Amino acid sequence: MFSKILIANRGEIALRILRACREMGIQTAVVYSTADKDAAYLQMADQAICIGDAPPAESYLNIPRIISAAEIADVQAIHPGYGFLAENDHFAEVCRSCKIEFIGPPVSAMAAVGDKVACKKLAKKAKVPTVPGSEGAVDDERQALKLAAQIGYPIIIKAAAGGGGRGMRVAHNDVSLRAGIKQAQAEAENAFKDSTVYIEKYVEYGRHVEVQIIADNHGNACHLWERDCSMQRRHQKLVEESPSPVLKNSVRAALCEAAVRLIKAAGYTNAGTVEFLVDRDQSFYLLEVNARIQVEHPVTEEVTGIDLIQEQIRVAAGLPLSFKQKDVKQTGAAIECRINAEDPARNFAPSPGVIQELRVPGGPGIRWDSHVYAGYRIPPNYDSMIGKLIVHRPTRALAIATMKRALQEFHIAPIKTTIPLQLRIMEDQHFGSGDVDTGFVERVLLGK
Ligand code: MV4
Repeated sequence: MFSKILIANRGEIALRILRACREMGIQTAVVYSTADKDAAYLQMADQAICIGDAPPAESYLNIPRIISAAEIADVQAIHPGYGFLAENDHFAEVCRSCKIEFIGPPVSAMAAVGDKVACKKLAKKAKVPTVPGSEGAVDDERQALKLAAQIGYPIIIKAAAGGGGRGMRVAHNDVSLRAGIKQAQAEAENAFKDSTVYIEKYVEYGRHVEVQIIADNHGNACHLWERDCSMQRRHQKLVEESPSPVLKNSVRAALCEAAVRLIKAAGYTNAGTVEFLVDRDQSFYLLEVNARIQVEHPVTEEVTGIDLIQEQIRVAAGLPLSFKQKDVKQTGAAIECRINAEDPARNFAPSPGVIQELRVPGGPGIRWDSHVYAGYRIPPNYDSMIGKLIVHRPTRALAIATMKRALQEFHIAPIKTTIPLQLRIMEDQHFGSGDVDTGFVERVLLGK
């Protein structure tokens, strides 16, 4: 096992990784930018190294500085967390060529799933359902229009290098398809330096259901069941839960088995998430694979009792997973609310500044994963998530009641948060019965 790990991230996930390391008896070094110099978790690490100024390019995205910090701290491995460099296969390669283990998948697997067109081809080979559309990239208009005539509108245009909803366009007719392809190509070139786009049938009123997977280097590839993340606004998840409230057990099993087939075909090891779109008749289609630990991993930890960060570290150290597929049970219901420092009354404008007052909920079934405290200054430079409130109860109805109570107990001032919207979700009849889709929050709760 490693004796020391570098944590190449910030905020709640840096603290989450630090806690996992401490329990495993592993020393930690954490990097930070000048904007994060007063964060209390820096005091909890064995070593904290300033790597630069607030802009991510000068610190959390700066590969030479992170590698230098790892050399100074003399670590054997780097945990990238999520965001920043977590899905950067070049960074993974640099780490390993410096004889520092990157706690994540092999470079080849990251590349195979990171390109959406390549991933879709792999899915077809592994008999994982995909949405009907172009077999690969679309480059000429005539080919796109011909295909659209075959599969019918609406059509969605996606960037091969995209993900998480970036660079997508929906077209309802030939005119908007033509324009959409041009716009999407330009946007993709600009954002990812890769203008490759592809098209698919647009599945309306779908749910976002994703499968947590993890595999070791000893032939064990497991799923840890699914999470339902349909409650989102502009591709930012607000609420995640496990199990999905709507899936039939036969569909749940088929979905999870499909996810494992795909990651086996990709030669994938360590933790990852396979995202699916589930339509009204519970047909499911692969969306994309996220080659990292995700924000919402705690809901899976709660229903399975497995510490995903510790398992990631075991796998990276060459050890087998501490469990077998047959041991992974999905018990009770877990719900997570991402608490963002944003003002719902002002179109979710960021609400940075000093947290003057803070009272966090507690009691049975509650977990609060956060790096913040009274007196903490939320820097304006990074994403606005200040913590994750997770509940785990024997049934979904009880979990909703506990989450509602916890959100009511939560007090924070003068920072504005997403809590009022999340309370509305917990009280919503459609959410209660599971009758929602990925457009629900914006269409129904925000009246867009
Ligand atoms: C889709 C889709 C409908 N049809 N693909 C959004 C994020 C990226 N992972 C893929 N996304 C979508 N792909 C087809 N063929 C609808 C979405 C989508 C969505 C998916 C998951 C969660 C929220 C979403 C919000 C809008 C659109």
